[in-house]
Amino acid sequence: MDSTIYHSLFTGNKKIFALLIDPEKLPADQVEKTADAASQAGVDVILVGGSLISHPIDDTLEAIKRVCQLPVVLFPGNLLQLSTRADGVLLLSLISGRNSEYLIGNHVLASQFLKRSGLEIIPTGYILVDGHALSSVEYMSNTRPIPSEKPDIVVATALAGEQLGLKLIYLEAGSGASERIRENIITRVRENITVPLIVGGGIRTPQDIRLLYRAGANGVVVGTAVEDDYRALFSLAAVKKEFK
Ligand code: 1GP
Repeated sequence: MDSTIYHSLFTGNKKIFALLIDPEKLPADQVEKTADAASQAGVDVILVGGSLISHPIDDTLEAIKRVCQLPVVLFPGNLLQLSTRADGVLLLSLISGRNSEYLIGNHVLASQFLKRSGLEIIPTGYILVDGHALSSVEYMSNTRPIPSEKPDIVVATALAGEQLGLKLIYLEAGSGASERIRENIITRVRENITVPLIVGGGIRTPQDIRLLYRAGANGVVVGTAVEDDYRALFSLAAVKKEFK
């Protein structure tokens, strides 16, 4: 039987909820409380990463592991955010952009480390869609997001990602986006690809999540809404129960 994180998350067409912990934004003393709440709230996976992190990611990973058994998957903004203390890694290729370092360059640098790491590698097509604010991803990667009024380009990009063999598509509006990914984009992408689809950036309320699941997202990624108050996790992660 396949016991990978990927398999456990995406088999059976269920909806999943991913909590993003950005070590730069969540104070160290809140990490354990948040991870503990994540276990109790029914979170499926914890992602760890961010666009710019100035202190060791290992401290955050250890704090999470002290209090919860959930799979912990790296969401690396750069090579400094790789660690063997996680369980897996979203190997992000920023396929909406045309910056070769984020498409393949960093992957070449990381490949031998990843081979030896024991981390489960989840090859992910990362697609930045305009969230109507300059996002950290856009600035740090020096790539342009796809305009949200151009769903055809988003669809074609996701499809190309799947055709290249990527196992997951992640539609990103940018952390703290003023506009999350629109439902019509989710529906169009979902109709055109067969691999799982997750969505993040600017998701704040249970109703946001409900609409995204309904539109066809397999999973949502939430960070900022939980940084303000980890107790929000309980109502946000509960929405997936409506889709069983
Ligand atoms: C960012 O998609 C994630 O990469 C989460 O975004 O912080 O807006 O929830 P938020």
